Amino acid sequence: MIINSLEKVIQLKIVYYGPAMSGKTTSIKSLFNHFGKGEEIQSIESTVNRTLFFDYGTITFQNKNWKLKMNIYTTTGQDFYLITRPTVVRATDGIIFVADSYKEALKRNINSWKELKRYFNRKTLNEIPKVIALNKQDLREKFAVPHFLKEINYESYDNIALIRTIALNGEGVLETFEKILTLILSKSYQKTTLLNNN
Ligand SMILES: Nc1nc2c(ncn2[C@@H]2O[C@H](COP(=O)(O)OP(=O)(O)OP(=O)(O)O)[C@@H](O)[C@H]2O)c(=O)[nH]1
Ligand SMILES: [Mg+2]
Repeated sequence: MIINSLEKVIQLKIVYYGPAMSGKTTSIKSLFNHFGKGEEIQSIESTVNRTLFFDYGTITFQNKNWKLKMNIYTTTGQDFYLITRPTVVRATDGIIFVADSYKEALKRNINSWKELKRYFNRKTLNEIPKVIALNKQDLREKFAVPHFLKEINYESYDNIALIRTIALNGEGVLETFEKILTLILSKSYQKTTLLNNN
């Protein structure tokens, strides 16, 4: 988070992370369409619409005094481009972990979460706001959610939430975004209050 008190601008970074083909790009596109900014996402894609490096776009909210600028990225799920992922997640204020709810994708989700864990140490991943979007809820054959949560040790994390989404039709996508924002802003609010009280 970058706070420029002179220009009254707060900048945030939010990253969509998750296994290959889980719906990260579809989610960001759906989010930007909601704000009428569908054309503004910059994507670096292969010829078959797979993300090569990342997708990127910004959403800005302005109130009377302050401007909140959110820089939003997706990572690539393709292991061939694995090297790009730590760069994209660096200095992020919040993570939206897009899980592929398809039954057969369970292991890939778990591996992707484990990889994410390696990029942060245990403490920072615990502190950083995280929302798990259980995407592709429209599929009939889905993995058992409690099993997944147990595998990633969900209960052991703070600042975490779980939302079901269908990125294809936008269901839950805005809710997920609002949730990560709430987690990020309430966390920084707590920090400021702590600082002010000491
Ligand atoms: N059934 C279903 N399919 C979805 C949903 N969201 C995305 N998809 C499909 O899943 C495939 C992959 O979606 P992408 O958004 O490109 O996935 P990604 O996570 O960005 O993939 P990489 O960038 O390659 O890691 C596409 O065919 C999407 O149409 C969903 O909610 N339901
Ligand atoms: Mg993508």
